[in-house]
Amino acid sequence: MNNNHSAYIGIGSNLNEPIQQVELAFIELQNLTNSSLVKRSTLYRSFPLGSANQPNYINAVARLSTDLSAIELLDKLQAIENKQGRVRTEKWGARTLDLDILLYDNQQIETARLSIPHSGIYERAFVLYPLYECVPDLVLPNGQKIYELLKQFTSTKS
Ligand code: ROI
Repeated sequence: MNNNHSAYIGIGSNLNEPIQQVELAFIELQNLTNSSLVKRSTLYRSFPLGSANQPNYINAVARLSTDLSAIELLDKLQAIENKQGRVRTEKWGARTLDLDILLYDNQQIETARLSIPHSGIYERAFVLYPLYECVPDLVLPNGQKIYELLKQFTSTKS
Protein backbone atom coordinates (compact mmCIF):
# COMPACT_ATOMS: atom_id res chain seq x y z
CA MET A 1 0.00 0.00 0.00
CA ASN A 2 1.52 3.30 -1.03
CA ASN A 3 -1.49 5.68 -1.05
CA ASN A 4 -0.34 7.30 -4.25
CA HIS A 5 -3.52 9.16 -5.20
CA SER A 6 -4.66 12.44 -3.73
CA ALA A 7 -8.40 13.02 -3.33
CA TYR A 8 -10.44 15.87 -1.84
CA ILE A 9 -13.84 15.06 -0.38
CA GLY A 10 -16.62 17.61 0.15
CA ILE A 11 -18.71 16.86 3.23
CA GLY A 12 -22.18 18.29 3.92
CA SER A 13 -25.04 17.65 6.35
CA ASN A 14 -28.19 19.48 7.41
CA LEU A 15 -30.20 16.82 9.27
CA ASN A 16 -29.98 14.87 12.55
CA GLU A 17 -27.25 16.81 14.36
CA PRO A 18 -25.19 17.96 11.36
CA ILE A 19 -22.00 18.69 13.34
CA GLN A 20 -21.99 15.15 14.71
CA GLN A 21 -22.74 13.73 11.25
CA VAL A 22 -19.71 15.53 9.83
CA GLU A 23 -17.44 14.53 12.75
CA LEU A 24 -18.58 10.92 12.33
CA ALA A 25 -17.81 11.14 8.62
CA PHE A 26 -14.24 12.26 9.44
CA ILE A 27 -13.84 9.19 11.68
CA GLU A 28 -15.11 6.96 8.87
CA LEU A 29 -12.68 8.60 6.44
CA GLN A 30 -9.85 8.08 8.94
CA ASN A 31 -10.67 4.35 8.93
CA LEU A 32 -11.10 3.99 5.17
CA THR A 33 -9.29 0.96 3.70
CA ASN A 34 -6.05 1.57 1.81
CA SER A 35 -6.26 5.28 2.54
CA SER A 36 -5.20 7.88 5.02
CA LEU A 37 -6.80 11.14 6.06
CA VAL A 38 -4.00 13.65 5.63
CA LYS A 39 -5.85 16.92 6.23
CA ARG A 40 -9.24 18.17 7.35
CA SER A 41 -10.76 21.62 7.24
CA THR A 42 -12.67 23.22 10.08
CA LEU A 43 -16.47 23.21 9.94
CA TYR A 44 -18.42 25.85 8.02
CA ARG A 45 -22.06 26.78 8.49
CA SER A 46 -23.83 27.69 5.23
CA PHE A 47 -27.25 28.64 3.91
CA PRO A 48 -28.86 25.92 1.78
CA LEU A 49 -28.33 25.98 -1.93
CA GLY A 50 -31.44 24.60 -3.67
CA SER A 51 -34.71 24.44 -1.79
CA ALA A 52 -34.70 27.25 0.81
CA ASN A 53 -37.17 25.29 2.88
CA GLN A 54 -34.52 23.22 4.68
CA PRO A 55 -32.09 23.74 7.60
CA ASN A 56 -28.67 25.36 7.25
CA TYR A 57 -25.75 23.08 6.40
CA ILE A 58 -22.49 22.17 8.04
CA ASN A 59 -19.79 21.79 5.39
CA ALA A 60 -16.16 20.68 5.45
CA VAL A 61 -13.44 19.19 3.24
CA ALA A 62 -11.11 16.23 3.79
CA ARG A 63 -7.89 15.43 1.95
CA LEU A 64 -7.14 11.74 1.48
CA SER A 65 -4.16 9.80 0.23
CA THR A 66 -5.50 6.59 -1.21
CA ASP A 67 -4.84 3.45 -3.22
CA LEU A 68 -8.51 3.29 -4.18
CA SER A 69 -9.52 4.20 -7.73
CA ALA A 70 -12.04 7.04 -8.09
CA ILE A 71 -14.92 4.60 -8.58
CA GLU A 72 -13.82 2.40 -5.65
CA LEU A 73 -13.65 5.54 -3.54
CA LEU A 74 -17.16 6.55 -4.67
CA ASP A 75 -18.51 3.14 -3.62
CA LYS A 76 -16.91 3.51 -0.18
CA LEU A 77 -18.26 7.05 0.25
CA GLN A 78 -21.78 5.96 -0.70
CA ALA A 79 -21.55 3.12 1.84
CA ILE A 80 -20.66 5.70 4.52
CA GLU A 81 -23.58 7.92 3.44
CA ASN A 82 -25.94 4.96 3.67
CA LYS A 83 -24.56 3.91 7.05
CA GLN A 84 -25.33 7.40 8.35
CA GLY A 85 -28.93 7.12 7.25
CA ARG A 86 -28.84 8.90 3.90
CA VAL A 87 -32.14 8.56 2.10
CA ARG A 88 -32.19 9.77 -1.49
CA THR A 89 -35.40 11.67 -2.04
CA GLU A 90 -35.64 15.19 -3.44
CA LYS A 91 -32.70 16.08 -5.72
CA TRP A 92 -31.65 19.31 -4.00
CA GLY A 93 -33.24 18.54 -0.64
CA ALA A 94 -32.05 18.01 2.92
CA ARG A 95 -29.63 15.18 3.72
CA THR A 96 -27.98 13.58 6.76
CA LEU A 97 -24.68 13.19 4.92
CA ASP A 98 -23.33 14.03 1.51
CA LEU A 99 -19.80 12.98 0.51
CA ASP A 100 -18.62 14.26 -2.89
CA ILE A 101 -15.32 13.58 -4.60
CA LEU A 102 -14.24 17.12 -5.46
CA LEU A 103 -10.88 16.24 -6.99
CA TYR A 104 -8.97 13.05 -7.75
CA ASP A 105 -5.33 13.74 -8.59
CA ASN A 106 -5.29 16.03 -11.58
CA GLN A 107 -7.87 13.93 -13.41
CA GLN A 108 -10.95 15.02 -15.32
CA ILE A 109 -13.53 12.22 -15.25
CA GLU A 110 -17.01 12.33 -16.82
CA THR A 111 -18.96 9.10 -16.52
CA ALA A 112 -22.52 8.17 -15.54
CA ARG A 113 -21.53 8.03 -11.85
CA LEU A 114 -18.64 10.46 -11.63
CA SER A 115 -18.08 14.07 -12.54
CA ILE A 116 -14.63 15.19 -11.41
CA PRO A 117 -13.73 17.94 -10.70
CA HIS A 118 -17.09 18.31 -8.98
CA SER A 119 -19.05 21.22 -10.52
CA GLY A 120 -19.46 22.80 -7.07
CA ILE A 121 -15.77 23.69 -7.03
CA TYR A 122 -16.30 26.53 -9.48
CA GLU A 123 -19.04 28.46 -7.72
CA ARG A 124 -19.96 27.16 -4.27
CA ALA A 125 -18.54 29.11 -1.35
CA PHE A 126 -19.25 26.20 1.01
CA VAL A 127 -16.91 24.03 -1.10
CA LEU A 128 -14.25 26.61 -1.97
CA TYR A 129 -13.55 28.02 1.50
CA PRO A 130 -12.87 24.68 3.26
CA LEU A 131 -10.93 23.47 0.20
CA TYR A 132 -8.82 26.63 0.29
CA GLU A 133 -8.19 26.00 3.97
CA CYS A 134 -6.81 22.53 3.11
CA VAL A 135 -4.67 23.67 0.18
CA PRO A 136 -4.31 27.41 -0.44
CA ASP A 137 -2.02 26.95 -3.46
CA LEU A 138 -4.34 24.47 -5.23
CA VAL A 139 -4.45 24.60 -9.03
CA LEU A 140 -7.41 22.85 -10.68
CA PRO A 141 -6.94 20.46 -13.65
CA ASN A 142 -7.98 23.29 -16.01
CA GLY A 143 -5.27 25.57 -14.63
CA GLN A 144 -7.54 27.78 -12.50
CA LYS A 145 -6.12 28.73 -9.11
CA ILE A 146 -8.33 28.32 -6.07
CA TYR A 147 -7.58 31.79 -4.75
CA GLU A 148 -8.69 33.27 -8.09
CA LEU A 149 -12.00 31.36 -7.83
CA LEU A 150 -12.50 32.67 -4.30
CA LYS A 151 -12.38 36.26 -5.52
CA GLN A 152 -15.97 35.94 -6.79
CA PHE A 153 -17.12 36.08 -3.15
CA THR A 154 -15.15 39.14 -2.13
CA SER A 155 -15.52 42.73 -3.13
CA THR A 156 -13.26 45.68 -2.62
CA LYS A 157 -14.05 49.31 -1.98
CA SER A 158 -13.54 51.49 -5.02
N1 ROI B 1 -26.29 23.62 0.38
C1 ROI B 1 -25.29 23.82 1.24
N2 ROI B 1 -25.18 25.00 1.86
N3 ROI B 1 -24.38 22.86 1.54
C2 ROI B 1 -24.42 21.64 0.93
O1 ROI B 1 -23.57 20.77 1.22
C3 ROI B 1 -25.45 21.40 0.00
N4 ROI B 1 -25.54 20.21 -0.65
C4 ROI B 1 -26.48 19.98 -1.57
C5 ROI B 1 -27.52 21.01 -1.93
C6 ROI B 1 -28.89 20.42 -1.68
C7 ROI B 1 -27.35 21.35 -3.40
N5 ROI B 1 -27.39 22.22 -1.15
C8 ROI B 1 -26.39 22.42 -0.25
O2 ROI B 1 -26.48 18.82 -2.19
